[in-house]
Amino acid sequence: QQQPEQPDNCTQERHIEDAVFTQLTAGLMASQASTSPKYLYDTLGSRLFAAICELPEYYPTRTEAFIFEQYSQEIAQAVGVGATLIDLGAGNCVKAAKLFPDLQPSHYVAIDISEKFLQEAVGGLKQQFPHIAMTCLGMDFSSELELPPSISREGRQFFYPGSSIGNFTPLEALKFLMRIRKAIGHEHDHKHGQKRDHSANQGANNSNGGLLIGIDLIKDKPILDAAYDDALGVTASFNLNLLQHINRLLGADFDLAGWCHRGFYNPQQNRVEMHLEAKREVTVRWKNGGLRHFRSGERIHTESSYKYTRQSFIALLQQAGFRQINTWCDPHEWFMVCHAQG
Ligand code: AVJ
Repeated sequence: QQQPEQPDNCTQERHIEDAVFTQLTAGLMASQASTSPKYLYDTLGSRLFAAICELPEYYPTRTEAFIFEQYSQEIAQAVGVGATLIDLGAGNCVKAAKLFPDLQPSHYVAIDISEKFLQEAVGGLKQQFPHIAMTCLGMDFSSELELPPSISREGRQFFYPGSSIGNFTPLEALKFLMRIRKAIGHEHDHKHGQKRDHSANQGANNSNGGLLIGIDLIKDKPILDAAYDDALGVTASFNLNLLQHINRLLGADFDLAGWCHRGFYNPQQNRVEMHLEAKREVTVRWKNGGLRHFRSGERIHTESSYKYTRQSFIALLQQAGFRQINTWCDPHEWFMVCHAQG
């Protein structure tokens, strides 16, 4: 009997392209048009985001860095030395690397969509920290968190900085936290097979696993508005660049001159929203006969960035089953770093 054929790389890439096409066009055709924030990050988009992090108005990056620096020893104590540090969305790995001296992980696992980019970043780190084992994993952790068996189940500490969790709705965030907790696993369970009695485990943490996460906090609207609509217009460029990316992905004909950036805090929903707004009536076309008419002033919702209070995020962690939660904030309480035991 014939084995089902393994799809070759090209076939797999086809499927991914088809999925992108389907997802993007469905979003554009919806009565309230929207796109996933992941399409903001083509090569130029990633560079523009790096520039955003340098803006005076964009406080999250530097505030989080301040907290990690200021409380590095307390954080290391909560996390525990010798961990397997699993970096979700590692990018250039700079944030994690700053923690290495205090955290002293035994193994660093960098996860991001583009493995190629990761390998360059991790290559440099290996030289700098020869005692830390390092692994690169190219995967989309938003859909899949199953780690290869070569990654020890003992002492898995997930690292999810930058308030990236803000792109999820609170319900999606809860489900994601539950999946992280599941991926932390319990050494113990694993050894005895999955179907053993879990009652002895309830409430007890014997995994030595946990989560170190950065959360942007609710604050006065003018501060949030400025952070997502800066004077220099870098965030506007970051948002508009999405149309350029979509033009390439869909063979579309968005004219950037016909659109403007909107970025503001919506206090009813505890989220910052980014939109692209049509300056005038416009018809956009893309390949395979796709077409959408936008009225003047009609918007495409391009990103939501949810904000939490210290208490509301602690409650979410508890709902997801985490315990022993430690938090650290800057003096203004604009940003929070949390550690929770799996
Ligand atoms: C990368 C999702 C944390 O929401 O602040 C920055 C992205 N968008 N400016 C954020 C972003 C506009 C950022 N996250």
